[in-house]
Amino acid sequence: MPTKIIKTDITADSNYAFAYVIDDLRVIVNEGVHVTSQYAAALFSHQAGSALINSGHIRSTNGDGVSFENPVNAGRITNKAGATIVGSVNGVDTDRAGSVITNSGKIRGLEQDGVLLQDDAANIKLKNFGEILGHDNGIHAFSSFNLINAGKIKNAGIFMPDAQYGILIETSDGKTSHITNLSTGVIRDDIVIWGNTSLSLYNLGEIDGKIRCSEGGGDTVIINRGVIDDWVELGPGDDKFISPLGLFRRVEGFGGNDRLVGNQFKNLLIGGLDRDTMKGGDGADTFVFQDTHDSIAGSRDHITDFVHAQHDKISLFNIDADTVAADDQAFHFIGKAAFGGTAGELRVEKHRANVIVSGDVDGDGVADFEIAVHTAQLVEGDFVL
Ligand SMILES: [Ca+2]
Ligand SMILES: [Ca+2]
Ligand SMILES: [Ca+2]
Ligand SMILES: [Ca+2]
Repeated sequence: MPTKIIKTDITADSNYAFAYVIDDLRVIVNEGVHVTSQYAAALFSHQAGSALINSGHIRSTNGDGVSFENPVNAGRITNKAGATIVGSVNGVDTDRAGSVITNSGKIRGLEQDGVLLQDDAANIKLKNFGEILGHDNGIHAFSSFNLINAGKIKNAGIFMPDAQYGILIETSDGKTSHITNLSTGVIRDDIVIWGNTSLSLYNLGEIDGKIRCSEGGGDTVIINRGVIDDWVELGPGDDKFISPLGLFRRVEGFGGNDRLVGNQFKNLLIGGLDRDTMKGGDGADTFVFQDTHDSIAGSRDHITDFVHAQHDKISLFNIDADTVAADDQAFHFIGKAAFGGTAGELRVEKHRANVIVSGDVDGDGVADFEIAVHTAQLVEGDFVL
């Protein structure tokens, strides 16, 4: 395969360091030297199977570090340990569907993103063992991708009015992006989804920020065995969040029939709208209901493992128990007694293996919400009223 091997420094002040199209050039190997140019320091042959193997230092002074263009043919970028790709705008910018980017060195985008995947860059495989650093986003994707991360993916971490995240997925392709964050993997700042797309995330490492899919339309699946050091907000889809090990601060399902599973630690689980199933595991868990519409007759949420002795709680604190009176009132627990037609009454009733919790917020004697709780009995102290 036609290969260009670079063995001496290249400085091209007003042009590209590599020819834009060399029809027979497929592979560029930078053997450890400095390549500096004003625009993208490496633009590729449009031939199928083109590749850049970088062991040196590629830097653009007025553009992207490596711009990997032409969506027709997949290619390969390998940035070896100790090597750097630095762009004054983005580190790596590609629209080559099906390409493979393997980074063991450093990729940096000084003004915008570490790695920018344009909207034709479907099914990109990204393997990161090094560091990807963007000013705005570590990775910014306009199409779905498959990421395995054992290194660091970060943004500049400076507060800006515009969106800045560890990973921003901003696509409407309806497909699923897959992220596997291995035990050495660190993603700093939020993972955010916008648009009609889904996320499948397996976390063994550290995510130092929120996971926010609340503006995305797809079904999210998150398995967490590592650390998520902030809130998890799932989207309008039917989502699954399972954390058999590891830490997370709280998880909120939003709309859709969600399944939320905690672990041996103290967990905060919020199903949101529609028919959700929540399991806290051991530890003092809190199941939060924010609105009477979160769990209604005929479409009740299920709490499958409420244990009084573990100090589990059902929090109704955010629901106004009396919509007749002004301001926000707390519920009045009436045990197994029937509703008496007074707004704010909260009652419990055993039904097979469950206790059905119901509340009347408008005083018409009819339940305005119902929750099914798998437990022998519930007492007033089990609620945050
Ligand atoms: Ca949901
Ligand atoms: Ca829900
Ligand atoms: Ca728990
Ligand atoms: Ca619900």
